[in-house]
Amino acid sequence: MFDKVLIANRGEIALRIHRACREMGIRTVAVHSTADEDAMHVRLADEAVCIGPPQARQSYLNIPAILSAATITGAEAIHPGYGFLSENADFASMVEEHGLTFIGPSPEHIRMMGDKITAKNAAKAAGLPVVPGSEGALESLEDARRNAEEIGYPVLLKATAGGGGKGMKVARDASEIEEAWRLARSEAGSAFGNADLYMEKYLGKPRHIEIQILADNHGEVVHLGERDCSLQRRHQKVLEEAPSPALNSVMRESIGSIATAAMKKIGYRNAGTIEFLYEDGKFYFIEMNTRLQVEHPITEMITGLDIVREQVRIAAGAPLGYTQEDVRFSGHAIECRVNAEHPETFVPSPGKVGIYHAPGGLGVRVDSALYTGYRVPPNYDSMIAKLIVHGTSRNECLMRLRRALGEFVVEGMNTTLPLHQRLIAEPDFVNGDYDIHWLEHFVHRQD
Ligand code: MV4
Repeated sequence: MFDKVLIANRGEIALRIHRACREMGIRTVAVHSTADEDAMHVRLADEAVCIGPPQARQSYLNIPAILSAATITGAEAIHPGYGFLSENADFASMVEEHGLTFIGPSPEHIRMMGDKITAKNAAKAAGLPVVPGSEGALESLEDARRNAEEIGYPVLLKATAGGGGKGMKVARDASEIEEAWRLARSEAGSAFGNADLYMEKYLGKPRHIEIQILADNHGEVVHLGERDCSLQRRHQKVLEEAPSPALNSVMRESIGSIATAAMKKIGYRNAGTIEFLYEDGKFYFIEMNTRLQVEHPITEMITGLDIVREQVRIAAGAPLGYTQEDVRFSGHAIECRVNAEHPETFVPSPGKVGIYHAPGGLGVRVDSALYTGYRVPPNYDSMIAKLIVHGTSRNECLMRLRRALGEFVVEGMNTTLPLHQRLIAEPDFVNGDYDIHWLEHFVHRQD
């Protein structure tokens, strides 16, 4: 096992990784920007190294500074968390070239899944169901037209280098294809420096369901069930739940074993998440995330597994030590992402934390790096806390979530806590009756 791990991240996830390491007897090195000198992860880590000014490009994305920090502190491994360098294949390979261990998948798997066409081809070859669409990248507008006729409208143009919904345009019929092609290409070009597009049949009312995978270096792969992440606004998840209200145990085991077999086939290692769209009882692979995800705690709550601990053990070469039959699912979990934003306009609201009181009690978990007097810097993502609640049933989980939200106090800034209060009172949500578009309609409704 490692003696010392460097955490190449900030905020709640840096703290989350520190906690797993501390419990494993591993010393931690925090890295931080000048804006994060007073951050919780810096205070708790065994050592801390300042790696640059506030702008992420010069600190949390500064590869030479992070590698130097690892070298001078004698860290043996680097955990990248989510965002920042977590899905940068070049960073993962530089970590390995420096004789350190990257706590995550191989650079080759990160690269494979980073390109959405390569990812889809690999997924299809490994037996995952995919959305009907073009064979690879489209050559021209004429090629797009031909493909759309063959697939059947409505179709969706997607960026090969994409993610986050950028460079994505729907064409409802032949009259819309030229405009969609032009807009998607220019958006993809400016967002990713790569204007290449591919095409898929557009699914109108799907749910977003993702499967958590763990794979060790000895060929063992397990799935930890699914998370329903359909409640999003502008491609930002707002609330996630596990299990999905839309699946039964037969469907769960079916897609879970297909996902597990696919990961064995491609030789995937460490933690990963396979994203599907789910519509009319069918799953369609869309993307794979080769990192620890923000919403991993809901899976931890229903399986009792510590996913960060598993990532560290796998990276150190340890076998999982259990098989799929040993993974037991228990109860229901929901995560609410609390952002420092106005709950109706979503305008960011960084500032100094006044009174801070986190809810507690049975089945309540708060992952946050906040404390009274902390100044939330304006330079980074606005998520300040995750409230994660577990119950033996979905109904118990909802009752407990309502109770916990009522206890949560964050003064000094606007937060999205009132949005969550409103959301969990909504009959459609209570009934589990929602798709990927439901939340956008809900937030724009004035009642
Ligand atoms: C789709 C889709 C409908 N049909 N693909 C959005 C981001 C990217 N990860 C994939 N996305 C979508 N792909 C087909 N063939 C609809 C979306 C989509 C979406 C997906 C998941 C969660 C929220 C979403 C919101 C809008 C569109």
